[in-house]
Amino acid sequence: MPLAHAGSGPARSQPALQPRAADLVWVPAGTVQIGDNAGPPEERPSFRFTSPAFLMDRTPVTVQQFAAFVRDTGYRTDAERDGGAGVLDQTQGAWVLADRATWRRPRGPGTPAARDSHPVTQVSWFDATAFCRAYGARLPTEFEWERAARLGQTADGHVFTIGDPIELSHHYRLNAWQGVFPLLDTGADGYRGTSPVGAFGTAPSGLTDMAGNVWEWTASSYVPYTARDQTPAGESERVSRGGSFLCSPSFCEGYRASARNHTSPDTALENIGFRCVADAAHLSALTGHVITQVHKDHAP
Ligand SMILES: [Ca+2]
Repeated sequence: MPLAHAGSGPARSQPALQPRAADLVWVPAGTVQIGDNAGPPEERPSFRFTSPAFLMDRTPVTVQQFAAFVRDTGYRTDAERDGGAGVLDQTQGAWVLADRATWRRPRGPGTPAARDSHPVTQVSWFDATAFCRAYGARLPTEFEWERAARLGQTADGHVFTIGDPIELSHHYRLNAWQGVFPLLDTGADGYRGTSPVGAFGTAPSGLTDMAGNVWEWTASSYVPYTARDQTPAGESERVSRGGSFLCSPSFCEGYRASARNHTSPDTALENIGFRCVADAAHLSALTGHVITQVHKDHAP
């Protein structure tokens, strides 16, 4: 049964989408802290947020999943239309536009192809939104993302706050940056770029990669928490969460559960991907997905 439905954008007048091979985790309803009063200004002040239950992709959307979407719909990403995307120039520590860098080859021609089991990158917020919608899903709000992260970000259920070590007993807990940023990433955690989804284990919630590897787009427009009751401007930046392989603990602790990154929605970067969520009430629209219900009684 095709998952596409009327008005689902890129699937319209395209071949029917095949059901997506994705594994969804039940994130139970709960009330959690959002933000961190000890964090940088954009994370203050903290407040309480009550989330209804929802379903979340176990992993970031992979290159393989994105390739299936492109194959079924003919979708072209913003980077493909624009002729390039952002990569970090490690000699300057600056973001530069890499000609013809796309999700297929995130650093451009002549560099390694993206691997099937890794998170897709070089996708804009618009691309991520189109993907989720095509399968009857959506991007999480940043508060939903943080609620899920606070169920544990690592295999041992740890939730990162300021100053937490990313290495314990010579074992790295996530894919981040080691060495002198931005000149040398030693790859001591095993990876100098993205890592296969799940390579650092599964959190007690059932989710993987909720810290490091790639930032993940959320549905949310960026507004300071001091103004969160205000409507953001139309072309406002969108928030991504989770940190990435470029986060050096000495400069960036973006893997903390409360950390917020924000960029324009048409931006595609080598360290931003996404995952989708679905409202629990919309399960019937998600035929073909594997649903995993874990920690349904988890108390935050
Ligand atoms: Ca790494």
